[in-house]
Amino acid sequence: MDARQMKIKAAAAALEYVENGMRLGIGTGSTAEEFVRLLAEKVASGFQIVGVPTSERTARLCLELGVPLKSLDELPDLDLTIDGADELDGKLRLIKGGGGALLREKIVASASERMIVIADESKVVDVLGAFKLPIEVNPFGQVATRLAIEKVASRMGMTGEIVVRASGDGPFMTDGGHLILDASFGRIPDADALAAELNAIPGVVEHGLFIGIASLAIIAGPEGARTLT
Ligand code: ABF
Repeated sequence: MDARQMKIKAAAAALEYVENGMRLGIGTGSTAEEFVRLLAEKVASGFQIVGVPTSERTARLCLELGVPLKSLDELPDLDLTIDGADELDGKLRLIKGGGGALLREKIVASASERMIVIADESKVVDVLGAFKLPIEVNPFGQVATRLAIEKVASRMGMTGEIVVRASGDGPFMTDGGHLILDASFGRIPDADALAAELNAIPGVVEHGLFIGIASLAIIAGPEGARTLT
């Protein structure tokens, strides 16, 4: 089974949790896109859901495939969000934001009664941090914000480069008009404490640590799909 087939397997298993009439948060990334494709087939066969996309990219795919959408302001209480992740540990703590949509992803998932993560086995780790931690920052004062992040990290025993994510000739800009700093911490010994410290830095708009948000993960591997709770 190749990587795409595993993503499809996880997405198909997640679709089982979607009930007719649900208000659904719809994630971003290649795994979430497989979910959108399967969801579109169900919608075409008469299944009724309304989705709230977590990015402009996901919104475009949904519109192209006929998945009905509303904004989060129109549907502020969602039943379920299904989204991918860059990394997850055994306590369902996630790193997200590799696709640059972490702010909307966190807002949408937090407005949902339940979040299910879909991923393949390569994303499961013992300790978070091999994947660079994306931190969304306001462009104003970005250098001061980076210094504040470095101070926090060093206090917690973490070193590593923090770079502004690039796209083409310039910096990558999020859907919200912010920058992403990618922090190569290598290993995050206390993700809960780091999340709290980052939340306290004024220039940090949001960070990619999702803690206490997901309640189930569907992990696809060559042998099939398993769940983590
Ligand atoms: C989104 O897409 C992100 O939060 C995460 O960065 C990424 C995972 O993408 P993929 O499914 O392509 O690995 O869920």
